[in-house]
Amino acid sequence: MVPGLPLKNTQASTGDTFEAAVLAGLSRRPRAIPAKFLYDAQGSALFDAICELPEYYLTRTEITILRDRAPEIAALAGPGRQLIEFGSGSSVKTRLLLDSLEAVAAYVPIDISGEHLEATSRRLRADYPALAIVPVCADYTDLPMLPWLPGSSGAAKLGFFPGSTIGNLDPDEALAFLRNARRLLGPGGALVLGADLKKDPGMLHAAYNDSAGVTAAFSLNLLARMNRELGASFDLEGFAHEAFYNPAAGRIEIYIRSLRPQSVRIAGQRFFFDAGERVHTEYSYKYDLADMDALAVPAGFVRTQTWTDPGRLFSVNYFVA
Ligand code: AVI
Repeated sequence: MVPGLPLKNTQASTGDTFEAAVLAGLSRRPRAIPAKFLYDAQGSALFDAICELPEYYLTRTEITILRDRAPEIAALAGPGRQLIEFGSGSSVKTRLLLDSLEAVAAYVPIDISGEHLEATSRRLRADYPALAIVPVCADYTDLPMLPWLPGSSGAAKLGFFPGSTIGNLDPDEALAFLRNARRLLGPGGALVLGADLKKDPGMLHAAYNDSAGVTAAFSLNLLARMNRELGASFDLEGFAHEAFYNPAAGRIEIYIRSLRPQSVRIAGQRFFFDAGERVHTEYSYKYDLADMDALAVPAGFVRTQTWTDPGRLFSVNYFVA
């Protein structure tokens, strides 16, 4: 990773550790734990498996759009950009941009999972030996915490926020993220953003309730992570994954539901769960183009181009600062 930079996860500097978030989130009503904690090494691997599922159309649809449109994106961006990816994961989609963009000044992947980031950076270095790769282990929603983000090269910046990850932020957080991204990308900056479109609720329901149970394993890994890292006593058989589309709010809502009355010990404290009691873990908002403009414009971005698939399932959008 970048020598000389404070690569510690910024959660630590804000006191927002996993333990603090779990204890606070289970003490309040309704109970909720921030979605970012789903992505430890196991969670990130399970999310990669979700992306391969037949029901989870998002990833393959976005990849097809990016593969078809990368030359157009590169033409809009022009040569010599510094590419900054927010929540880079395994950087699969990034390769599509890297293969089309001309003379990339540097690639700066930002991700909360240090292990995932290091493994991905190693693979990218092997495949793109001439590319400067500057991984940053941080929470991309904490962009104001990143004044040290390597950016002094003078190259114009191109932000990349694929995967409909914007949907996992609530609208206030999404607006704050876009405002911070706009500031970080600076004058002449641009942003390529992938977002899941509103569609048939049945198709959305299937995408978050897959028949192989991988999404359920991804949700319940949060409890397994508490057992591993906080010495918690969750019986994973006593809880279930629950996901449904809320059409009024335009979002998938995801919870972990207690299947019986039970008590669990976590970091020296005891928590009681009623039968049917839920812990909220994720929202996944779906954006039509008007919803997206309603967020982007107040953040200082103008959407200049949108590409979708023939079924209008997913959108890839180009914003200029
Ligand atoms: C990462 N994010 C865009 C996924 C989504 O579709 O909201 C997270 C996810 N959670 C369950 N399945 C996928």
